[in-house]
Amino acid sequence: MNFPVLKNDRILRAARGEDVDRIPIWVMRQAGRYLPEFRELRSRHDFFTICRTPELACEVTLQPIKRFDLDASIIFSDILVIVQALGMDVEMQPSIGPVIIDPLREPCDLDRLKEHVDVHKELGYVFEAITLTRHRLDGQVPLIGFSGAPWTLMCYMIEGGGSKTMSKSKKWLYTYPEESKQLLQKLTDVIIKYLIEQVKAGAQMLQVFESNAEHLNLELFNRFSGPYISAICKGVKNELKEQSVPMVVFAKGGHYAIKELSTLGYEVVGLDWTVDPVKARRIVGDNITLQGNLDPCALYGPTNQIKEMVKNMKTKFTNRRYIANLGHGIYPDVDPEHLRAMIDAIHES
Ligand code: 1CP
Repeated sequence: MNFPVLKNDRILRAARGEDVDRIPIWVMRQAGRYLPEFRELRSRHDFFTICRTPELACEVTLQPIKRFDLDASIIFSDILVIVQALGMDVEMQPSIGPVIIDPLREPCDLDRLKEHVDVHKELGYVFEAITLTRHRLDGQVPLIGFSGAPWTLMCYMIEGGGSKTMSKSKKWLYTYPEESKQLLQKLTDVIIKYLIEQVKAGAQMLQVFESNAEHLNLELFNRFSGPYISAICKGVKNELKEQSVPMVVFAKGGHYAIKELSTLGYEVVGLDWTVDPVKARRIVGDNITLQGNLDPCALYGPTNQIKEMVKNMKTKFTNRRYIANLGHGIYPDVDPEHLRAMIDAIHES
């Protein structure tokens, strides 16, 4: 596809454990509602229309890159596009978030899901957006592709949206473990194909979001999350071989499984803000890159305080095998200039 030559490969080098001249940084949800230019574009277009229109998805992806000195971009999309590809209707409702119209209630509802998902037919717009963005980036920074992990997507399919307890989904784990595994496997198969095609379209790193890890414990994780996240990494790398790209696993609330997460085949383990970097490094050893983990709420504080917190974070992570990020997505009411203060503080030596 003759992509422009990459001029900044810091993030890829850090992911692979190579030396870097300075710590690379990107931020989860860096394209989003905290940016006035995003809100302006979003006021004119429905959320999923932006995702499905490569020109718009590309424009939004580039917004934070134009504004800040970031070391990676992440394609604008949502983890729920896979749920749509499986045949469920998802709407983005103002001030609520994603709503799945007719969620799964009983195992017999699994029959409503498409038996075979043609990712090119259902999700081709994501691949087009990736290819377009890769060209428009002109090699400035790498482009990250992503997917939700099976357990997190299963939760949305059963809860019908966000939930404080995920009790409906956990009820499935305890009462229908075999059918739960069937659903998780189905999601895994689609995610593998989806991520492979993202790389073929131009994604240079991949992140898998297990955003609902906090509702599991180690035992549940080892049965219903870890094996599928591991299968995704193996499936993608086996198919892509030397075309493979670094992969990041981010399990929000997965503090109880840091060791396990570091053994699933991923080069990078993302940490949420509750995890102490020094303890995490002790647990994972030296052959894993860590990513994270400033508390997103720290960006509400004054900029001199942000700088101090970043300095402290850098000391704890050290500059070896480290990618700076927040410990979860940036909140919509954060002042973009406070993110700039964080980025500057990461770059200061
Ligand atoms: O109305 C709007 O504009 C919606 C706001 C919004 C945005 C900007 C949503 C709704 N999704 C997104 C983009 C998005 N989502 C990206 C873009 C790339 C970037 O990071 O810049 C990514 C990577 C996601 C991933 C995503 N979506 C996750 C995983 C990360 C996380 O936050 O844990 C999850 C859980 C979702 C679901 C989702 N989509 C949107 C919301 C508000 C939510 C969370 C709802 C909930 O469970 O409470």
